[in-house]
Amino acid sequence: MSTPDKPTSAKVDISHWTVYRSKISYFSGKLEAYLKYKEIPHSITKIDRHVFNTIYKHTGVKKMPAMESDTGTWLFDTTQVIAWLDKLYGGVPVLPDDPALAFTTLLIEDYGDE
Ligand SMILES: N[C@@H](CCC(=O)N[C@@H](CS)C(=O)NCC(=O)O)C(=O)O
Repeated sequence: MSTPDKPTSAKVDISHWTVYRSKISYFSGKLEAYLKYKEIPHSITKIDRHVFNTIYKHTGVKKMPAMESDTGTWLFDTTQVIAWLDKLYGGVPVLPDDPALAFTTLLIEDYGDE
């Protein structure tokens, strides 16, 4: 997992994200829906073999979607990425604060993911 632990230090520096994804990937659709909802500035780069190799170099996995910030931070795994971005950008979170609600939310997400 390449998502950094603490998002706060990066907040002031990151102004744009590049999302590496394919339209046929439902995990990519999940991440894009979140980015649009939170109005997080990003652009899309389509996946090809070269991009997959670049993702692997930075995240350790040949999977999509992956994200790269303009400051060189790489993120992978939609569940952890969304939790990380929620903390970084603030606003209305998609994961509730209440532990029981958060658990239920993650359970439903896991059911949808797998
Ligand atoms: N747990 C990951 C799953 C990502 C994933 O499985 N992505 C698929 C596409 S939807 C993939 O890249 N598959 C390529 C492969 O397995 O070679 C996430 O939430 O981002």
